[in-house]
Amino acid sequence: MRAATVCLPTYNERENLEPMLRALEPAGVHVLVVDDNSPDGTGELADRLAAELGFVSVLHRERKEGLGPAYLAGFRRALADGAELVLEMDCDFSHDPADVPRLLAAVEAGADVALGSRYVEGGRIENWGLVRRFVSAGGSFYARALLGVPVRDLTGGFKCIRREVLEAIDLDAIRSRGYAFQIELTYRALRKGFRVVEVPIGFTDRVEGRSKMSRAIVAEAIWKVPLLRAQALAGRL
Ligand SMILES: Nc1nc2c(ncn2[C@@H]2O[C@H](COP(=O)(O)OP(=O)(O)OP(=O)(O)O)[C@@H](O)[C@H]2O)c(=O)[nH]1
Ligand SMILES: [Mg+2]
Repeated sequence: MRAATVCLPTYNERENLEPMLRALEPAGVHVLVVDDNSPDGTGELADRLAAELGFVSVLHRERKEGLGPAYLAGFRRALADGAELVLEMDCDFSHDPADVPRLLAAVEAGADVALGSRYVEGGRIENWGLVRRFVSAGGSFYARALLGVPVRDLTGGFKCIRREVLEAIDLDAIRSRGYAFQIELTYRALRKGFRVVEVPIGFTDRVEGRSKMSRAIVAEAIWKVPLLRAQALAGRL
């Protein structure tokens, strides 16, 4: 297997971090925790765990700016350290660490980007209320319809990306912070002609800690999608 780094963004994930790192150990990946100076001490805990667990390193950022900037910083570090495959994953157990090998396998089998997908045959969402289901499914439908791409789960954040994809995309041009970041990254990969494959996953609502989802994150995704389409039509993506 080629060197793979999981970028794991954290903001107040003290309860989840250690169980998540231990659950990722059998996957044989490197894990880069990207902590935005969490007030609950997640960053210090990450340092302690990194000292104990050889496969873990930590990138500390000064302040919370949303998922997008945290991932971009993580990608740059992972690429500089020589990762061939870079993964995105939430640290709240919504994404099952046991699914990591399935994403790696999809890339080994020829995908440039493997997306953990809730909305293909075999994908599931557990214990989400109607409102969350509607926002998520509606968001993916909206983005798919406006962008005209065949991907069913555009807002998901469980991905495995080949380094060539991240090298080909203009990372400096990405300004999205929330769900829009996930949509934008996948769309830019598709525009560059890369092969995006959806891998069915089960998605579970978090048990520990609090969601960072906000109205601003949903609003950003709503206005960003037509902007992305316009940029693509103007030949700028
Ligand atoms: N470094 C960093 N991590 C973040 C930030 N916002 C969210 N995260 C992390 O990103 C992952 C996903 O965030 P969640 O709060 O679960 O948000 P979500 O998955 O979009 O929303 P829910 O489905 O409601 O949980 C978690 O590991 C968070 O700790 C941020 O601004 N900076
Ligand atoms: Mg979550």
